[in-house]
Amino acid sequence: MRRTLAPALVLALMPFVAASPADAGPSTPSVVTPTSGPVTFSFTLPEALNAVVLEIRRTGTTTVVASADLGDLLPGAASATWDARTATGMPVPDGTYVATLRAAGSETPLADTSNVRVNLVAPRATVAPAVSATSVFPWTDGYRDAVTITGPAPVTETGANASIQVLNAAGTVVWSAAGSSARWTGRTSNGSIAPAGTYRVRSRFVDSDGLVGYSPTRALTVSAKRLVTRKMVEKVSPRRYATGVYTGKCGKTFAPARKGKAWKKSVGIASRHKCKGGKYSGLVEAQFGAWWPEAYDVRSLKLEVTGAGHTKSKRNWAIGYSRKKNGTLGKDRRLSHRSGTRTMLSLSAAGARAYLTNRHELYWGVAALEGSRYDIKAFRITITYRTLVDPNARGAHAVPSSVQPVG
Ligand SMILES: [Ca+2]
Repeated sequence: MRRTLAPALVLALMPFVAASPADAGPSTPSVVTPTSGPVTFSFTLPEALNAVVLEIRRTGTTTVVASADLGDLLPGAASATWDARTATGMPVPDGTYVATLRAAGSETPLADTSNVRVNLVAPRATVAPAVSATSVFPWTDGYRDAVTITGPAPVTETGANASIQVLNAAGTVVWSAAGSSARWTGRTSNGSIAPAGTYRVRSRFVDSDGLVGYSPTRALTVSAKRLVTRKMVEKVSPRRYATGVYTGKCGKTFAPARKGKAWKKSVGIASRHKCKGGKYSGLVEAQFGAWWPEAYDVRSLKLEVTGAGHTKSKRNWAIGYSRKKNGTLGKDRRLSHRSGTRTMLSLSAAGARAYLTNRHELYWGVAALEGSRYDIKAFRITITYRTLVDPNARGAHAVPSSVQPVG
């Protein structure tokens, strides 16, 4: 039954089909962008047609987003333009569109044009790139020499080419790098260190049609400061830096030490031989303390004493020791009876960091045991440390403040 019915149905529909379909040429340009201008649909009519309409739909949908009455057309080439806007003048959403040529009163299309892609919206991101630090210190000294910038993904399309840009306060791009993330060493594109100040970073996106969009920007500071190593050498008076003295039953202190004029500001301690008494009765001990201004990073610390023991005594047990407020820092050191300078404490970078970070003070002492004597002329504290210095700032090369007595 179907075999016989099918031809009859085709014949019945024939009167509604246009006499001849039209030929559609290429749509140019094939992509409508903000700078491309409108698209031109071209077609060729085999015969004169009345009241021709051009209807534009998004590919795969039935809703007409725009249409144009082309009127009566003669045979031959004809064309119509579309500015990628709706009937009310609004830009259509990005996507692929097709125009259909139709004679008035006919439900059957004369021709579909080739697809035209509309790309009016540039790629962009709604969030600024993330930065690993809010400041970069470009001077190559190991201190925050670079910052990592991680850009967001574009929200409007995927596959857009991303790059990272750094802009100065005037909005000029001073550095850029391909890719969605980058490591910036605080230098401009020509390799020179960017002047200190506030910069902004952003992601830049370029889609396949060359449309350019950006992410919001994030502030990033470039600092001119450099990490420099400084050395502080301070002569410390034993009388001025004394914090206390312990004198056992057989001990004695002398201020100044019993060594003449050159030892005017010195302190002497002595303990008698063959002391009869309890524990510590043969001990005398002078205690000292100093603090120094907070420095960025102590690299080494040295404490020295200049003095002399009792040259006639073979029982010279004068010792120097050093400690923090709550714990021993170095070992007790036997002080020679010979006149001279001895090291009481010497800390390397690791040792100084371990013990002195956030504690910019030192306590120490000199003790004489039974039968010994020691005259302290002076102490010397040498600290090397690293600190951030702005070479352009006033007083950048000034000598740091000196150490001070504790209390
Ligand atoms: Ca640095």
